[in-house]
Amino acid sequence: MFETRPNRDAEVVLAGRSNVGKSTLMRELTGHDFSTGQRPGVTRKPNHYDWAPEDFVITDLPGFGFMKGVPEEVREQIKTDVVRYVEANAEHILVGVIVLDGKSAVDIIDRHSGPDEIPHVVEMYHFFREVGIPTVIAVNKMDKVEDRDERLDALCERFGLAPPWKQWQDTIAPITAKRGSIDALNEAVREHLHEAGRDDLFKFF
Ligand SMILES: Nc1nc2c(ncn2[C@@H]2O[C@H](COP(=O)(O)OP(=O)(O)O)[C@@H](O)[C@H]2O)c(=O)[nH]1
Ligand SMILES: [Mg+2]
Repeated sequence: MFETRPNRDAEVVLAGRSNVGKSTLMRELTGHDFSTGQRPGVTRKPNHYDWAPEDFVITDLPGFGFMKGVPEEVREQIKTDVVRYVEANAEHILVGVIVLDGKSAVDIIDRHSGPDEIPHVVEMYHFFREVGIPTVIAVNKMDKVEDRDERLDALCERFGLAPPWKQWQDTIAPITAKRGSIDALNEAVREHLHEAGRDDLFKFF
């Protein structure tokens, strides 16, 4: 899963379970459609979209977590590969974007939380932070969420961020990728790029 990475100095990665809208978001960001003929779990390699002149690449990592018809070992392998990829490229990754389905994320997280169980997506968020990558949680499919503020506050709590969510606008970004409403994500990513001294990459977000 490493051999396809273009050799670029700066990178932004998207990670998340399958079906949360990563490919849709990727299309909004790049103008390129990666989704053709791809069923969840079939894509086990990252999708890269890169710009040589700017030495920049956006990477859509394979979806992890439950996928219909994909065996447990394969899912574990995908998760391990994603972790290895992020570790190996951490020094290039300026921002990590964890994409969630705003409608179902709280329920899924709660279902997988227990005395010795951390939900994959929460684990992934903490892992990104541990390796020093500024991370944005893109809460997608907000068009399907009615109790917006309550839902976003609940999500904050699940990630260990004290509500209200509005004080975490560089971390929590509610979006509707399908309709191209991704301003909150662009703003959050820009803030991290700015902190990294990379205002030159603002044109991509
Ligand atoms: N309602 C709604 N559906 C979305 C949104 N973004 C993506 N989807 C749908 O969610 C499904 C999965 O999207 P996809 O981009 O393939 O997810 P991926 O598996 O994470 O790459 C598709 O049917 C999309 O049309 C959104 O903002 N709102
Ligand atoms: Mg996809």
